[in-house]
Amino acid sequence: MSKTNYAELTETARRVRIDALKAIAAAGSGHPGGSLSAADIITTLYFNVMNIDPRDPQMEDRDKFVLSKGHAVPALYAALGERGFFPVEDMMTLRKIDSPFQGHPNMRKVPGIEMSTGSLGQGFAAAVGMATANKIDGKDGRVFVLTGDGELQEGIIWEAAMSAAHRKLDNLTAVVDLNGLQIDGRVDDVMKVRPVEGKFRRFGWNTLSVDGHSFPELIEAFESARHTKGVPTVIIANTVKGKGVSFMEDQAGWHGKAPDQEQLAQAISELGGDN
Ligand SMILES: Cc1ncc(C[n+]2csc(CCOP(=O)(O)OP(=O)(O)O)c2C)c(N)n1
Ligand SMILES: [Mg+2]
Repeated sequence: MSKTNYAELTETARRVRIDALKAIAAAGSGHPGGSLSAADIITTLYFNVMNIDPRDPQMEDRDKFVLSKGHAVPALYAALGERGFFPVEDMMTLRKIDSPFQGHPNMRKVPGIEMSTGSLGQGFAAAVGMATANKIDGKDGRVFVLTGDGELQEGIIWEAAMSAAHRKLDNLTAVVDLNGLQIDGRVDDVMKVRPVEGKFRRFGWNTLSVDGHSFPELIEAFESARHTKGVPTVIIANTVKGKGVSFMEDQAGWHGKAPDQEQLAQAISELGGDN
Protein backbone atom coordinates (compact mmCIF):
# COMPACT_ATOMS: atom_id res chain seq x y z
CA MET A 1 0.00 0.00 0.00
CA SER A 2 1.35 3.42 -0.88
CA LYS A 3 2.01 5.75 2.03
CA THR A 4 -0.86 8.09 1.22
CA ASN A 5 -3.53 5.80 -0.16
CA TYR A 6 -6.26 6.97 2.18
CA ALA A 7 -9.00 5.29 0.11
CA GLU A 8 -7.37 1.90 0.67
CA LEU A 9 -6.98 2.56 4.39
CA THR A 10 -10.64 3.57 4.59
CA GLU A 11 -11.69 0.38 2.81
CA THR A 12 -9.46 -1.76 5.06
CA ALA A 13 -10.83 -0.13 8.23
CA ARG A 14 -14.36 -0.70 6.93
CA ARG A 15 -13.62 -4.41 6.57
CA VAL A 16 -11.93 -4.50 9.99
CA ARG A 17 -15.10 -3.07 11.57
CA ILE A 18 -17.33 -5.59 9.79
CA ASP A 19 -15.06 -8.57 10.60
CA ALA A 20 -14.97 -7.53 14.26
CA LEU A 21 -18.74 -7.16 14.52
CA LYS A 22 -19.40 -10.46 12.72
CA ALA A 23 -17.07 -12.30 15.11
CA ILE A 24 -18.65 -10.66 18.19
CA ALA A 25 -22.15 -11.49 16.93
CA ALA A 26 -21.13 -15.11 16.25
CA ALA A 27 -19.64 -15.35 19.75
CA GLY A 28 -22.72 -13.81 21.33
CA SER A 29 -20.43 -11.70 23.55
CA GLY A 30 -17.57 -9.23 23.24
CA HIS A 31 -16.76 -5.54 23.02
CA PRO A 32 -18.00 -3.69 19.94
CA GLY A 33 -17.75 -0.08 21.21
CA GLY A 34 -14.01 -0.02 21.91
CA SER A 35 -13.24 -2.16 18.85
CA LEU A 36 -14.94 0.35 16.57
CA SER A 37 -13.32 3.39 18.22
CA ALA A 38 -9.86 1.82 17.78
CA ALA A 39 -10.35 0.44 14.24
CA ASP A 40 -8.82 3.39 12.36
CA ILE A 41 -5.83 3.63 14.74
CA ILE A 42 -5.08 -0.10 14.47
CA THR A 43 -5.56 -0.08 10.68
CA THR A 44 -3.14 2.85 10.34
CA LEU A 45 -0.52 1.00 12.38
CA TYR A 46 -0.77 -2.33 10.54
CA PHE A 47 -1.26 -0.96 7.01
CA ASN A 48 0.92 2.13 7.01
CA VAL A 49 3.21 2.60 10.00
CA MET A 50 4.64 -0.62 11.35
CA ASN A 51 7.60 -2.59 10.00
CA ILE A 52 6.21 -6.14 10.15
CA ASP A 53 6.08 -9.21 7.91
CA PRO A 54 3.05 -11.53 8.17
CA ARG A 55 5.12 -14.35 6.62
CA ASP A 56 7.69 -13.94 9.40
CA PRO A 57 5.83 -12.85 12.56
CA GLN A 58 8.99 -13.22 14.68
CA MET A 59 11.17 -11.12 12.33
CA GLU A 60 14.21 -9.66 14.07
CA ASP A 61 13.98 -5.90 14.64
CA ARG A 62 10.25 -5.82 13.81
CA ASP A 63 7.98 -3.19 15.27
CA LYS A 64 5.64 -4.41 18.01
CA PHE A 65 2.11 -3.40 18.95
CA VAL A 66 0.56 -3.94 22.38
CA LEU A 67 -3.21 -3.65 22.70
CA SER A 68 -3.32 -2.61 26.33
CA LYS A 69 -7.12 -2.17 26.11
CA GLY A 70 -7.22 -5.90 25.38
CA HIS A 71 -11.02 -6.12 25.27
CA ALA A 72 -10.90 -4.44 21.82
CA VAL A 73 -9.10 -7.47 20.39
CA PRO A 74 -11.74 -8.20 17.70
CA ALA A 75 -10.40 -5.13 15.84
CA LEU A 76 -6.82 -6.41 16.26
CA TYR A 77 -7.66 -9.95 15.07
CA ALA A 78 -9.40 -8.41 12.06
CA ALA A 79 -6.41 -6.20 11.20
CA LEU A 80 -3.97 -9.12 11.59
CA GLY A 81 -6.22 -11.30 9.43
CA GLU A 82 -6.65 -8.63 6.75
CA ARG A 83 -2.85 -8.12 6.81
CA GLY A 84 -2.28 -11.83 6.17
CA PHE A 85 -1.14 -13.26 9.52
CA PHE A 86 -3.94 -15.86 9.26
CA PRO A 87 -7.18 -16.26 7.24
CA VAL A 88 -9.74 -13.74 8.51
CA GLU A 89 -12.39 -16.50 8.70
CA ASP A 90 -10.39 -18.10 11.53
CA MET A 91 -11.35 -15.28 13.90
CA MET A 92 -15.02 -16.20 13.57
CA THR A 93 -14.34 -18.80 16.28
CA LEU A 94 -13.96 -15.84 18.68
CA ARG A 95 -14.46 -16.80 22.34
CA LYS A 96 -15.31 -20.43 21.52
CA ILE A 97 -13.77 -23.07 23.79
CA ASP A 98 -10.37 -24.20 22.39
CA SER A 99 -10.24 -21.32 19.87
CA PRO A 100 -6.94 -19.36 19.86
CA PHE A 101 -9.09 -16.24 19.33
CA GLN A 102 -10.16 -15.59 22.89
CA GLY A 103 -11.86 -12.45 24.20
CA HIS A 104 -8.50 -10.97 25.16
CA PRO A 105 -5.23 -11.38 23.22
CA ASN A 106 -2.93 -14.33 23.91
CA MET A 107 0.62 -14.02 22.57
CA ARG A 108 1.13 -17.80 22.76
CA LYS A 109 -1.88 -18.65 20.61
CA VAL A 110 -2.20 -16.12 17.78
CA PRO A 111 0.57 -15.11 15.36
CA GLY A 112 1.18 -11.35 15.40
CA ILE A 113 0.03 -10.84 18.99
CA GLU A 114 3.07 -9.47 20.85
CA MET A 115 1.68 -9.29 24.40
CA SER A 116 -1.15 -10.98 26.28
CA THR A 117 -3.37 -8.32 27.81
CA GLY A 118 -6.78 -7.81 29.38
CA SER A 119 -6.01 -6.61 32.87
CA LEU A 120 -6.11 -2.89 32.12
CA GLY A 121 -2.87 -0.96 32.59
CA GLN A 122 -0.54 -3.94 32.40
CA GLY A 123 -0.06 -3.84 28.62
CA PHE A 124 1.10 -0.24 28.84
CA ALA A 125 3.74 -1.17 31.42
CA ALA A 126 4.77 -4.21 29.36
CA ALA A 127 5.27 -1.95 26.34
CA VAL A 128 7.58 0.28 28.39
CA GLY A 129 9.56 -2.85 29.27
CA MET A 130 9.68 -3.98 25.64
CA ALA A 131 10.92 -0.55 24.49
CA THR A 132 13.53 -0.59 27.27
CA ALA A 133 14.69 -4.04 26.14
CA ASN A 134 15.06 -2.84 22.53
CA LYS A 135 17.23 0.05 23.74
CA ILE A 136 19.41 -2.25 25.84
CA ASP A 137 19.72 -4.77 22.99
CA GLY A 138 20.38 -2.05 20.39
CA LYS A 139 17.39 -3.16 18.31
CA ASP A 140 15.79 -0.83 15.79
CA GLY A 141 12.22 -2.03 16.33
CA ARG A 142 9.72 0.47 17.66
CA VAL A 143 7.01 -0.29 20.21
CA PHE A 144 3.42 0.98 19.95
CA VAL A 145 0.82 0.70 22.67
CA LEU A 146 -2.89 1.55 22.62
CA THR A 147 -4.67 2.39 25.86
CA GLY A 148 -8.24 3.41 26.61
CA ASP A 149 -9.12 6.62 28.43
CA GLY A 150 -10.88 4.71 31.23
CA GLU A 151 -7.75 2.59 31.41
CA LEU A 152 -5.78 5.71 32.35
CA GLN A 153 -7.41 5.46 35.80
CA GLU A 154 -5.06 2.53 36.52
CA GLY A 155 -2.12 3.60 38.69
CA ILE A 156 0.32 1.33 36.86
CA ILE A 157 -0.03 3.57 33.78
CA TRP A 158 1.52 6.53 35.56
CA GLU A 159 4.41 4.63 37.11
CA ALA A 160 5.21 3.21 33.67
CA ALA A 161 4.81 6.65 32.05
CA MET A 162 7.27 8.13 34.54
CA SER A 163 9.70 5.32 33.85
CA ALA A 164 9.43 5.72 30.04
CA ALA A 165 10.33 9.41 30.24
CA HIS A 166 13.16 8.72 32.69
CA ARG A 167 14.60 6.14 30.29
CA LYS A 168 14.20 8.48 27.30
CA LEU A 169 12.24 5.86 25.36
CA ASP A 170 11.94 7.63 22.01
CA ASN A 171 11.29 4.19 20.44
CA LEU A 172 7.93 4.07 22.27
CA THR A 173 4.73 5.62 20.94
CA ALA A 174 1.57 5.39 23.03
CA VAL A 175 -1.89 6.15 21.67
CA VAL A 176 -4.80 7.05 23.95
CA ASP A 177 -8.20 6.11 22.51
CA LEU A 178 -9.98 9.13 24.00
CA ASN A 179 -13.62 8.20 23.43
CA GLY A 180 -14.95 9.65 26.70
CA LEU A 181 -16.64 6.40 27.79
CA GLN A 182 -15.64 3.34 29.79
CA ILE A 183 -17.53 0.23 30.85
CA ASP A 184 -20.53 1.80 32.52
CA GLY A 185 -20.58 5.48 31.75
CA ARG A 186 -18.57 8.61 31.03
CA VAL A 187 -14.95 8.63 32.17
CA ASP A 188 -15.54 12.17 33.50
CA ASP A 189 -18.26 10.84 35.83
CA VAL A 190 -16.51 7.65 37.00
CA MET A 191 -13.13 9.28 37.71
CA LYS A 192 -11.89 12.18 35.63
CA VAL A 193 -8.61 11.63 33.78
CA ARG A 194 -8.54 14.93 31.86
CA PRO A 195 -6.46 16.85 31.02
CA VAL A 196 -4.80 13.80 29.46
CA GLU A 197 -2.37 15.69 27.26
CA GLY A 198 -1.29 17.96 30.12
CA LYS A 199 -0.71 15.00 32.44
CA PHE A 200 1.54 13.21 29.95
CA ARG A 201 3.41 16.44 29.17
CA ARG A 202 4.10 16.96 32.87
CA PHE A 203 5.31 13.37 33.03
CA GLY A 204 7.94 14.33 30.44
CA TRP A 205 6.35 13.00 27.26
CA ASN A 206 6.09 14.60 23.82
CA THR A 207 2.35 14.95 23.20
CA LEU A 208 0.25 15.21 20.05
CA SER A 209 -3.50 15.45 19.67
CA VAL A 210 -5.37 14.18 16.59
CA ASP A 211 -8.73 13.14 15.24
CA GLY A 212 -8.48 9.38 15.80
CA HIS A 213 -10.61 8.69 12.74
CA SER A 214 -8.49 10.79 10.34
CA PHE A 215 -5.87 8.76 8.48
CA PRO A 216 -3.88 11.86 7.38
CA GLU A 217 -3.72 13.14 10.98
CA LEU A 218 -2.82 9.74 12.43
CA ILE A 219 -0.10 9.11 9.84
CA GLU A 220 1.41 12.56 10.34
CA ALA A 221 1.44 12.05 14.12
CA PHE A 222 3.15 8.65 13.90
CA GLU A 223 5.71 10.19 11.52
CA SER A 224 6.32 13.08 13.91
CA ALA A 225 6.73 10.63 16.81
CA ARG A 226 9.32 8.66 14.80
CA HIS A 227 11.42 11.80 14.42
CA THR A 228 11.14 12.92 18.05
CA LYS A 229 14.33 12.06 19.91
CA GLY A 230 15.05 11.67 23.63
CA VAL A 231 11.45 11.37 24.88
CA PRO A 232 8.52 9.00 24.38
CA THR A 233 5.51 10.31 22.44
CA VAL A 234 1.83 9.95 23.24
CA ILE A 235 -0.78 10.57 20.58
CA ILE A 236 -4.10 11.60 22.07
CA ALA A 237 -6.60 10.21 19.56
CA ASN A 238 -10.01 11.86 19.87
CA THR A 239 -12.45 9.14 18.92
CA VAL A 240 -16.11 8.10 19.06
CA LYS A 241 -16.91 4.87 20.84
CA GLY A 242 -18.88 2.66 18.45
CA LYS A 243 -17.70 4.74 15.45
CA GLY A 244 -19.43 3.86 12.17
CA VAL A 245 -22.61 2.28 13.54
CA SER A 246 -25.26 4.90 14.36
CA PHE A 247 -26.96 3.09 17.23
CA MET A 248 -23.64 2.18 18.89
CA GLU A 249 -21.97 5.60 18.64
CA ASP A 250 -21.23 7.23 22.01
CA GLN A 251 -23.33 4.67 23.89
CA ALA A 252 -21.78 3.08 27.00
CA GLY A 253 -24.38 0.32 26.67
CA TRP A 254 -22.48 -1.01 23.63
CA HIS A 255 -19.19 -1.37 25.55
CA GLY A 256 -19.57 -5.10 26.09
CA LYS A 257 -22.69 -6.37 24.37
CA ALA A 258 -23.01 -8.41 21.17
CA PRO A 259 -25.38 -7.32 18.41
CA ASP A 260 -28.15 -9.79 17.50
CA GLN A 261 -28.53 -10.87 13.86
CA GLU A 262 -30.86 -7.99 13.00
CA GLN A 263 -28.58 -5.40 14.61
CA LEU A 264 -25.57 -6.97 12.87
CA ALA A 265 -27.30 -6.71 9.49
CA GLN A 266 -28.10 -3.04 10.11
CA ALA A 267 -24.53 -2.34 11.26
CA ILE A 268 -23.05 -4.02 8.18
CA SER A 269 -25.37 -2.11 5.90
CA GLU A 270 -24.43 1.21 7.56
CA LEU A 271 -20.77 0.32 7.11
CA GLY A 272 -21.31 -0.09 3.39
CA GLY A 273 -22.13 -3.77 3.06
CA ASP A 274 -20.49 -7.13 3.38
CA ASN A 275 -18.03 -7.28 0.52
C1 LIG B 1 -7.69 -4.08 35.89
C2 LIG B 1 -9.02 -4.15 35.23
N1 LIG B 1 -10.10 -3.63 35.84
C3 LIG B 1 -11.30 -3.70 35.26
C4 LIG B 1 -11.46 -4.31 34.03
C5 LIG B 1 -12.84 -4.41 33.42
N2 LIG B 1 -12.97 -3.52 32.26
C6 LIG B 1 -12.89 -3.99 31.01
S1 LIG B 1 -13.03 -2.77 29.85
C7 LIG B 1 -13.25 -1.59 31.05
C8 LIG B 1 -13.45 -0.15 30.68
C9 LIG B 1 -12.32 0.37 29.87
O1 LIG B 1 -12.61 1.66 29.39
P1 LIG B 1 -11.66 2.31 28.35
O2 LIG B 1 -10.25 2.09 28.77
O3 LIG B 1 -12.08 3.71 28.16
O4 LIG B 1 -11.90 1.40 27.05
P2 LIG B 1 -12.75 1.71 25.74
O5 LIG B 1 -13.67 2.87 26.01
O6 LIG B 1 -11.77 2.06 24.68
O7 LIG B 1 -13.50 0.45 25.42
C10 LIG B 1 -13.20 -2.16 32.32
C11 LIG B 1 -13.36 -1.40 33.57
C12 LIG B 1 -10.30 -4.85 33.42
N3 LIG B 1 -10.34 -5.44 32.23
N4 LIG B 1 -9.10 -4.76 34.04
MG1 LIG C 1 -12.93 4.77 26.67
